[in-house]
Amino acid sequence: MQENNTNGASTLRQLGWIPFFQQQLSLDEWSDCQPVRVMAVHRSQLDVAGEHGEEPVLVSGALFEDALEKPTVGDWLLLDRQSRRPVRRLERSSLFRRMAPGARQAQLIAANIDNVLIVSSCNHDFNLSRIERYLALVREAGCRACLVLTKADLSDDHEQYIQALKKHRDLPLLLVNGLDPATLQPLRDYCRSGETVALLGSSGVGKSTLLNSLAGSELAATSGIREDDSKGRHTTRHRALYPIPDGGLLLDSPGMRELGLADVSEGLAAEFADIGKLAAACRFSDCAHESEPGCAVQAAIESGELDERRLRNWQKLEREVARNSKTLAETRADDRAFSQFVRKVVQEQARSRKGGE
Ligand SMILES: Nc1nc2c(ncn2[C@@H]2O[C@H](COP(=O)(O)OP(=O)(O)OP(=O)(O)O)[C@@H](O)[C@H]2O)c(=O)[nH]1
Ligand SMILES: [Mg+2]
Ligand SMILES: [Zn+2]
Repeated sequence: MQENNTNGASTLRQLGWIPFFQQQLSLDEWSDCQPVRVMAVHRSQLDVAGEHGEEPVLVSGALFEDALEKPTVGDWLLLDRQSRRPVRRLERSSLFRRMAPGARQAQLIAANIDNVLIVSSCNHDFNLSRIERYLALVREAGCRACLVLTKADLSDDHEQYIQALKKHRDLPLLLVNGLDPATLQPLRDYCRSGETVALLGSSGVGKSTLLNSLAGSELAATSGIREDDSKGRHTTRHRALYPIPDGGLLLDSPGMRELGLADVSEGLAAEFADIGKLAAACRFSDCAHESEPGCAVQAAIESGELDERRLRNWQKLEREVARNSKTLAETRADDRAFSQFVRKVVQEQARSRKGGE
């Protein structure tokens, strides 16, 4: 049974409110403020949901100066009961971010996600290196993950996709027809009331289709994929959280063209723990796993235990994470230096004004 209030609002628990957030509030905040969840982010406005239903909220730049401090989809905010303005953002239990395409900064994707469904389809667009990239992000955030293969109804050869995912036996794998709710029953375990679930995957894999089938209504638009290469048409344009009846909240997002990994070295090491373990057995501690004698990684490739593609992808992602971590550290240092400079100028102006009085 859905515990909705009469006006369609949800209880805080249904919206994902847990003691982790509750214990961040002071007694004064409990009496003066209301917690709300960010359901969607627009240019200067947020759509938030709380015990009293959904409402738009205006955000001023001054409250959240740093780009990474700004509220993102899934964040919890405290609203002043009278003014309906945000007072502050609560600490996050998890955070997804990526390198902003073409920029030297990270970009927020979503916060406070519990579970992630990594969605791929059984067709030409299936890409294992892309799945490994998503998994580095998910493992860094510490979320529970499930691999979902859609369009099982359109493929005669599921085995090749299942085989391709054999290195990920630690993760549940579900083969579904996104258009048939009966095949989605096992997915409901990830979308229980109070859970927040992100659908991640490229355009056209059927993320919005899964959302609609799980919700039992057309909450998001979907459209057909290109015939020639099975790629999607970037139908979903905005990230948003959708409450599903008798369940939790689902995050539908646009299929990302680029998911640049930011400083996720721990997530990357966790995803490629098998290679890390092999590398520890190489004769040389600085082995590049190319043609060095006593290379346990190359030996694993020769014996068929390790796929060369997986090694190449790991090396590529390691370089990417090292490069982006350095860029982010430099950007942080530049920002700090700039803030110090601004503070100094303001202090000097104040001093000279005083002197002139
Ligand atoms: N036969 C079949 N078609 C599916 C399945 N899942 C999705 N589709 C179709 O695939 C197309 C793309 O689905 P969408 O749900 O729009 O894909 P998306 O991942 O949301 O794509 P973007 O919003 O562009 O990121 C639609 O025509 C769906 O009807 C499935 O399991 N079986
Ligand atoms: Mg979509
Ligand atoms: Zn080696």
